[in-house]
Amino acid sequence: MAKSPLHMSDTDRPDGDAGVVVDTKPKTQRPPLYKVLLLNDDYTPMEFVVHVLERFFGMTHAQAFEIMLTVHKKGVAVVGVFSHEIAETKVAQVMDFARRHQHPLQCTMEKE
Ligand code: TYC
Repeated sequence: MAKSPLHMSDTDRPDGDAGVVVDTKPKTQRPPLYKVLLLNDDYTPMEFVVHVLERFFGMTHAQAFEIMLTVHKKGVAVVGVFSHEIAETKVAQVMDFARRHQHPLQCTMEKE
């Protein structure tokens, strides 16, 4: 069945060209991502930090121990990258858990 002019695509116009639309690259919008950072301090027990990383960031014990040691030695480490809402939730969960256990552990987020 012949196509009506209203249904012709850019490539089968009678003038043989693609009209005004030369090329369209779909622009996929991605939401900004946020790094969640854990900060070192002198008082929070190492085992508590390892537990936090296992509990709230789904790390294995070995992964958690390694990241905890990185924070202990370097002062800070990225423990995950998330959407704004998830990062906010993780920070709040860690801060609340630390506060309830009376540890001064600090967790923050920053735009990637
Ligand atoms: N520096 C702490 C200690 O020696 C351990 C520690 C590690 C604390 C990581 C916080 O985010 C932290 N007990």
